[in-house]
Formats: sequence, structure tokens, C-alpha cells
Amino acid sequence: MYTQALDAPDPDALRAPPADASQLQQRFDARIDAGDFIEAKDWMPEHYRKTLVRQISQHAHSEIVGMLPEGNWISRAPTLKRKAILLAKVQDEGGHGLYLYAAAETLGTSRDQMIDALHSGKAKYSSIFNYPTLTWADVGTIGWLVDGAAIMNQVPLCRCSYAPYARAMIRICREESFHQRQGFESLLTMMQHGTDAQRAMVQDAVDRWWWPSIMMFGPPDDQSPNSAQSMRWGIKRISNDELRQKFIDATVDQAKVLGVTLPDPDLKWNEERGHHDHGTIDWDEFKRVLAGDGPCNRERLAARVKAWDEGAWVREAALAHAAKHAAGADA
Ligand code: BYC
Repeated sequence: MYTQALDAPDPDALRAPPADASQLQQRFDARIDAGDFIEAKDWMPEHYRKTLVRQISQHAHSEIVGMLPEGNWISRAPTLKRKAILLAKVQDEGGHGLYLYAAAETLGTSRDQMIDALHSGKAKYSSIFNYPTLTWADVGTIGWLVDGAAIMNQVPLCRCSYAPYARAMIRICREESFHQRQGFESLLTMMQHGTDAQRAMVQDAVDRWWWPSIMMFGPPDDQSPNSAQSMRWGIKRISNDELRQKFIDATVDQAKVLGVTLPDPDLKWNEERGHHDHGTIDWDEFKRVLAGDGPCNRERLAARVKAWDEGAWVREAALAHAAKHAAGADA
């Protein structure tokens, strides 16, 4: 069981005005500058707390919404081995959601509040999960590209200044590496031992997932309203553009090993920069997906709300059991 939430601060202490706000602020800034980790019970500025709740809860929502596109293929996996791997991966994602909700709870926000924000459309989740999984090759491609992008973004979060988030990220990143490798291996099998139709299926999946994957890193740095402050606070350690570039550079060589083409005619090595140049990203599409108008936004949210409603009896039973236990009735 993941028990970070037991560190949750006293709600009264959260509401109480600090004795000497400027002194507390100075001490907090000095700790951030020294690269110290902040724990749940430490004083922190309200904006720092809110930024973390926003990012961590959105990250948690992404994990549990992210179970849906792949979950769609559990019953149709081509072999028992692939089914077992996919089941384990989707289960891991549920676990990541739990670690992250627990980390966000240490900031004084409740699970119900976070779930409510997701269901009412107030909270975001990653744009990537609003695209459909049309064929089996989409499952491998999600592992390779989506988990690959996730690792690139999430490894620096293991050094996030907020310790409960950093601790959750260490566990998550270990599992994400396995996810990425299984996706790559699944695609490699189809590319090397599959039929022409299977190879074409892989290429088609890569064509559809490439651009949404590089949008996962968020808007360009000069249009990212949260980046500067989050970097100052050590929540984000590397900027959106820099991470996107690292991901593109790493993925080009992997695509060559697989034998697939990345769908960007402008993608080429720039000797002077020591990086790959790439074509223009369709930020209008990104904004449309964020505004709720991607191919699967409505379907994803409806699936989450349905799962929540249908799970009400489990929550009620668990609460009733806990109440009985507290009253010593089952002793
Ligand atoms: N999708 O100022 P910015 C996974 C929002 S799960 C949706 O740059 P920030 C996996 C952003 O929230 C992958 N929204 O923001 C699971 C902000 O809106 P608000 C999820 C996006 O926070 C299952 C606005 O745009 N990973 O890996 O500094 C299976 C302006 O952006 C996106 C995480 O959540 C997007 N792509 O930086 C497989 C990692 N991009 O909140 C895999 C943790 C931006 O102001 N999160 N927005 O209304 C982060 O690292 C950062 O929050 C982001 C954005 C880099 C995503």
C-alpha cells in the first residue's frame, strides 16, 4: 500500500496565517535555492502548493484516463503473452494514478475534490489520451512513443523540489521504462517477423501517434504560462522545448532500428545545433484537444464517470467496513 497521504498536513495549520510570512518565505526560497526537498509538513507559499496540486492531480488523471485506450485491447491481444503484458501495464498505470493522488493529498486536497475536478472538466489530463487506438499496433506504439515521451518528461520530476512527488516519480519511472521497452519489442517483432500487412499497420500507427506524442511536452516555452515559475521553484527541472528536443533526438535512431519512417519530411540532423530540426507542430490541434474537442475527449470522460458511478457500492462498502472496524464491531 502506498501511504504518503498519512503525511498530510493538519488542515487547521493550512488555514492559519503564518506568524511571520516574509521570514517563512525567505527560508523557503533559501531552501529551494540550496536544492533542498520540501516535505508535506514544511511551510510553503500558497501558489507553490496550488501549482503542485494542479500538476500532480493532472498527472494522476492522465494515468487513469491513460488506462482506457490500451484497456480497449486487453480482450483482443493476439497472444496470451501479449495479453498478460498488457494487463500488467494497464494495472501499473492504475497504480501510478494511486501514487500520484496520494502525493497530491499530502498538499491538503482530497481525492474526492480531485476526481470531481476531472469529471466536471475543470482539471486537465494529457492530450495524448484523446486519440483512438484503432489497431493492435497502436498498443506497441503507445508503449514506444507515449511511454517514451513520458519517461523523458518524468525522469527530471524524480528531482522535483516537492519530496512526496519526487518519491512517487522514482517508482513510476522504473515501471515506465519497462512499458517503453515492451512497446518497442512488440513493434520490432511485427516489423522483423510480421507480414507486409503487419508492417504497414505499424507504420500507420506511428504516422498517427508521432505528432500527438511530441505535443505531450506542452506548449513551446515562450507560450508556456507556468514554466518560468515552476522552473524557479524546481518543480520542473527541464523546459518543455528542451525535453521535446531530447525525445525527438532519441527517437530518430530507434525508428531506424525498427525500420519505420517518422511522418515529418522536415526532420533532419542539424550539425550546427547538434540536434534534429523538425517540422511545424500543429498547435491549433493541441488547443482543440485541450479545449475538449479531440477525437475521444467525450468518450474518455464518459468512461471515467461511468466507472466512478458503477464503483459507488465498493466505496460505500469499504467505508462501512472501516466504520465497523473503528467501532470495534469486527474485533
Ligand atoms: N496535455 O504552462 P504549461 C503517462 C496544459 S501520463 C494536456 O507548459 P506546465 C502515461 C497545462 O496543464 C502523461 N494539457 O504547463 C499514462 C497548462 O494548463 P493549466 C502525463 C497540457 O504544467 C498512461 C497549459 O497547458 N504526464 O505518461 O508547466 C499510459 C499550459 O502549459 C499538456 C504528466 O502529467 C498536454 N500535453 O507543463 C502511458 C507529467 N501540456 O494546468 C503513459 C507531469 C500542457 O494551467 N506534468 N498542458 O490549465 C508536467 O510535466 C507538466 O504539467 C506539463 C505541462 C509538461 C505537461
